[in-house]
Amino acid sequence: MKLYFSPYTRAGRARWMLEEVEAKYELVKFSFATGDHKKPEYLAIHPHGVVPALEDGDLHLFESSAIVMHLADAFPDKKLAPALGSHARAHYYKWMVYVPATVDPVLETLTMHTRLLPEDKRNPALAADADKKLKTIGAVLEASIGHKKFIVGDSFTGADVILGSAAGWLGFLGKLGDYPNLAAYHKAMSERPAYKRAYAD
Ligand SMILES: N[C@@H](CCC(=O)N[C@@H](CS)C(=O)NCC(=O)O)C(=O)O
Repeated sequence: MKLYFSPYTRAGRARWMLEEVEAKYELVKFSFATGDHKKPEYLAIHPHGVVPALEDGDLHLFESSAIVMHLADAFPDKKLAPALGSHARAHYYKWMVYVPATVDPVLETLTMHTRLLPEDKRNPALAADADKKLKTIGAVLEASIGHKKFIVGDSFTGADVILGSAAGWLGFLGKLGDYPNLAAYHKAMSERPAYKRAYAD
């Protein structure tokens, strides 16, 4: 397998899952400053020129949640997806979609407009709106994880990769202190050997 990757991005989710399933993979690392991720060679793999993208034989796949779900299915012995048709499986789908569809855009807006963009390009109104939306999202996540070890069922699944990485992003934004349950969950996730390998460099 080949993972198109850049550090401190959502490609970390795919790499963490590759480590969880103990897949053999090659890492193709982009440094965004070079612009290589917008060149035709990579646009043929990911039409938006963003990471992650995964090559698994003749399968080319993008979207971090899709990659995590595919890897869970490709390594069934690792039991990283709940049984098909179970309520746990339905909740697993929910988190796989809720994070990229509802959480990530808010975290992305906050990241861009409080940290990454040059100060004269930041829009305080957009940041304030994202901060407001984050209050609801944070409350949902905090109540959903509660004192549980895993977000779905009683064992680790791909949904923990997706939620755990979103919790890490909240930490990067300095927001995890507002959510003690989520902070404890993220700390436990970050102690997993696969997480440590994925985020080592
Ligand atoms: N929904 C996509 C988001 C992918 C995405 O936007 N990746 C960002 C990094 S987190 C990226 O590659 N940005 C580079 C760019 O926009 O040029 C996923 O979850 O895979």
